Amino acid sequence: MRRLALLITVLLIITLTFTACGDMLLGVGTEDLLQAPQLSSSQRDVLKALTDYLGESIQLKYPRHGSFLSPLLFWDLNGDGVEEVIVLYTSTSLGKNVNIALMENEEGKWKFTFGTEGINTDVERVEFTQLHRDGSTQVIIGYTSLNLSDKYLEVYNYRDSTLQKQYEQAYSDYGLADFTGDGKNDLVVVSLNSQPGPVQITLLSSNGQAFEQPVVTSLDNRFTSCSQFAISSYRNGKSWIVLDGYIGAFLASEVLEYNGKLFVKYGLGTDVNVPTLSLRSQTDLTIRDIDNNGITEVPVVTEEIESIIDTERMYWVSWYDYVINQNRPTQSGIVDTYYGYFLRLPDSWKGKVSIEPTPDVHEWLIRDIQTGSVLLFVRILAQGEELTSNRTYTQAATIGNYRIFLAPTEKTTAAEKRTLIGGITILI
Ligand SMILES: [Ca+2]
Ligand SMILES: [Ca+2]
Repeated sequence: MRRLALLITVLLIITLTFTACGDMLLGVGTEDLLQAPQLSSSQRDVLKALTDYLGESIQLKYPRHGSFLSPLLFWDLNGDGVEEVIVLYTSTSLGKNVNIALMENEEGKWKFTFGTEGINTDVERVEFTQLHRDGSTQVIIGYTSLNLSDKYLEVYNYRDSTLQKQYEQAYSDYGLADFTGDGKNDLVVVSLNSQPGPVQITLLSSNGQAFEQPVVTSLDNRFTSCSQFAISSYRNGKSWIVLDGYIGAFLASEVLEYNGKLFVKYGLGTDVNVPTLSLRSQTDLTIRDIDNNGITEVPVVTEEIESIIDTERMYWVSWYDYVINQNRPTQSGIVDTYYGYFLRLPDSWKGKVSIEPTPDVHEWLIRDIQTGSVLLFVRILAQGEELTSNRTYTQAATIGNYRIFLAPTEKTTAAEKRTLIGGITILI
């Protein structure tokens, strides 16, 4: 009966959170929502041990983002091969803030060994990592409010069946990578956007057992906020930061490299200024790993395609990772901001093709400027709209209610056809 009550509680919480905040959909994912009520037997055992210890029922708190989306976090914190569990929850007697309970398994029985109160009502994200070289494990819990407006992280160190707070900071985003090259992760924190003054990037690294004094880097003071943040790591172990932020109403990117002491802007001392080069009005055009190789690219809008009748709709765009390929974009092509997609064009077409409308309002084409030959027709239709054409169109992408069809002509090579058909990235 108690188990049933627990299951119903879990279900109710999921339903409540689900309806209270649409964002939860992104955080939990359909699979978790479907699976959550069917707790595994070890999850049920942990929950029963916790509620028995507390003497009251609890409401589980699901992390809203990140790779750990369960309120029961199984992890071997002390490295003995047996998982411990951190439970994120609230209860009537404990008030509104999230509480964390550390549960350890002793001879097959779950035991409450440590509990503490978090500093807000919800959990934004949880990470497990090793920041020190002594083999200890750290848990980073980012607390937030229901609407995700305030974010504050705490780094807990597991020791002797407790979680000790080692560091805390307000953040808009954070990430982990080994910048200093000692084989352990460093923590990089982006300051809260509401903080006065320039956007700041804090690097927290360890001397082995304890944290060094955090190293703070201020962004170009034109940035008023950070809206996207990514860490790229190359196979030689080098990591760098790529971010988007607002400069007035425009979006711009920045690339920061670690120089052995602190983060410096990519291109410092040269005429390459990434925020200036990437300044753009197209706010759907954010940094992204355009070719899915784990390294984030910055979009650079070259110019508007003025031959298309709708103004401020289509642009020539090149995506650069800067650090690996300094002068050569990873991909180049066309962004259609009306429908929200990027169409990669073969590299050999760069600067040699023009875009033209056709008499059909749903269609446009690409022409080789030198020979005058048409290379590609692009047609966009709503779902259910019939494709009536004597050209051989292939459906290359679906964006919401629209489908994008491409018809490369006989003037394109087989390799160019493959690039085109597989070259659409949905941006929205
Ligand atoms: Ca363990
Ligand atoms: Ca990439």
